[in-house]
Amino acid sequence: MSYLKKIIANCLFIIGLILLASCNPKKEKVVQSINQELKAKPNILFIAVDDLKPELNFYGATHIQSPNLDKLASESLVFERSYCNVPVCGASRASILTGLRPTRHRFLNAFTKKDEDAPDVNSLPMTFLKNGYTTISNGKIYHHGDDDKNAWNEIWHPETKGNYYALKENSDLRTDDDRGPAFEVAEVADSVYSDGKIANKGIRDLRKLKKTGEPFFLALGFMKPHLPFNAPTKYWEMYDEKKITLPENYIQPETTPSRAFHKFGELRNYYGIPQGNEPIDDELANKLIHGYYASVSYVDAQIGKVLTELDRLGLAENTIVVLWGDHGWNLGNHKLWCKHVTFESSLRTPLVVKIPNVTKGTKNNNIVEYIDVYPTLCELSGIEKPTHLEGLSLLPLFEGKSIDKNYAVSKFKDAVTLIKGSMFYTEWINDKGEVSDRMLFDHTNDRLELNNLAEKPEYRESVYELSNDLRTKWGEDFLKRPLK
Ligand SMILES: [Ca+2]
Repeated sequence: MSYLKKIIANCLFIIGLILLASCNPKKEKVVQSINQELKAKPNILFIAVDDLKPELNFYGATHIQSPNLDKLASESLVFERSYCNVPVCGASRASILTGLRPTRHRFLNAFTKKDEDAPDVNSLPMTFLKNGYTTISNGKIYHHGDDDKNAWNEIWHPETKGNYYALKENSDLRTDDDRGPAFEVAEVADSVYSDGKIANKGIRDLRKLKKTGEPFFLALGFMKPHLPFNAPTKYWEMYDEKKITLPENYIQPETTPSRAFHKFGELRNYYGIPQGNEPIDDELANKLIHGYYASVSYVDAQIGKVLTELDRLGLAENTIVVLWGDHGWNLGNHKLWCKHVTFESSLRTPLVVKIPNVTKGTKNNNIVEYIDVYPTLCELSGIEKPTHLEGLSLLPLFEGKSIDKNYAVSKFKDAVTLIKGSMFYTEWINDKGEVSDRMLFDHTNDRLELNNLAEKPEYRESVYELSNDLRTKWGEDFLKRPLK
């Protein structure tokens, strides 16, 4: 080859490299490098924990005993600022499993059904099923046991017949009006309660799936720490009730719109809880917090059993583990109990994702939303993302890179919240999008959300900007009525 030809060939080679690099976005490189660590079609272990708030040891709550979740977190990417899109069971689950935002008319409450609100959409399990995965739903994944049933090879529930109590004296207290006591301390084996049964079913499934060698999407929906706080005695004994204190923000300031609060009707459904507007006295409040903590430690132990089996079977090496709670919970925060509000205590959720040989306990501070989970799992598994998804894949965050989004939009009834930087902005709207009340907290100096800035003149411009921003981010269907 002549000297000139060599120069031309080299130039063409370099131009080719430049073109290749410009056509190959950063995201593709991330996908490739993470996927090199996984075999084709990695398994997914999808763990939902009902009403689990991020008051956990690995999130800095050192008074909580959650050794199994702590271990999982140490092997995962831990999302410090993860938010649900709807703070109520049924709607939150339908949203995360479809990758769709809630709107004024979609994903409204605990009884939401995917089949009714998004019947034509391929859910996360359906997409994995269509891509050759075995999909199994155990326990509470959707709120309704038969929702989206075609997405699963198998749907299994522990037999409870609606009775979640181990002790006869407590189950006898259940009536048409009362759900029974809000908590139970019982000297029983873990497997007497539903979550012990769900863990055992998960273990049986893993053994079966190991033998078939088929890729799997195994979903385990644990039911604690949802009310009633029923747990074996040994988990109650992990905490000294005398040392439990009410949260620092056990207060409802007058500057906060009154409609931001509720009367925690969900808790009042239980036997022995004061009715109407009656307050919860401190003794009962401490007992409830104790029960929640015991339930967290109980479910932690059950999840640990499944993860130990995943390791023992040698499946952990090619299994992505995702753990999420469906929303936060008010343990006396804002003098509230349960969820159903748009304070951070109700919206912030635990989210950890373990990618074997990749994640090692790093904490990430990017604001993420639950609708981001679906596209992330697709990309991690090399599955094409359906076009309906409204979230963004978090994949670059697993390599310490950034993504083009750093906010969350959550919604409950008329309240819509934009979480952006340190600002938590909520407005209450009607069907036309007209605003009636506003709430703004700046977490830079008000983590407890006690100082509503929305009506202060000096924040007028911030409120105007946040309100406009919220409207560009809440999704194009937000105000649209469904055609039916
Ligand atoms: Ca829930």
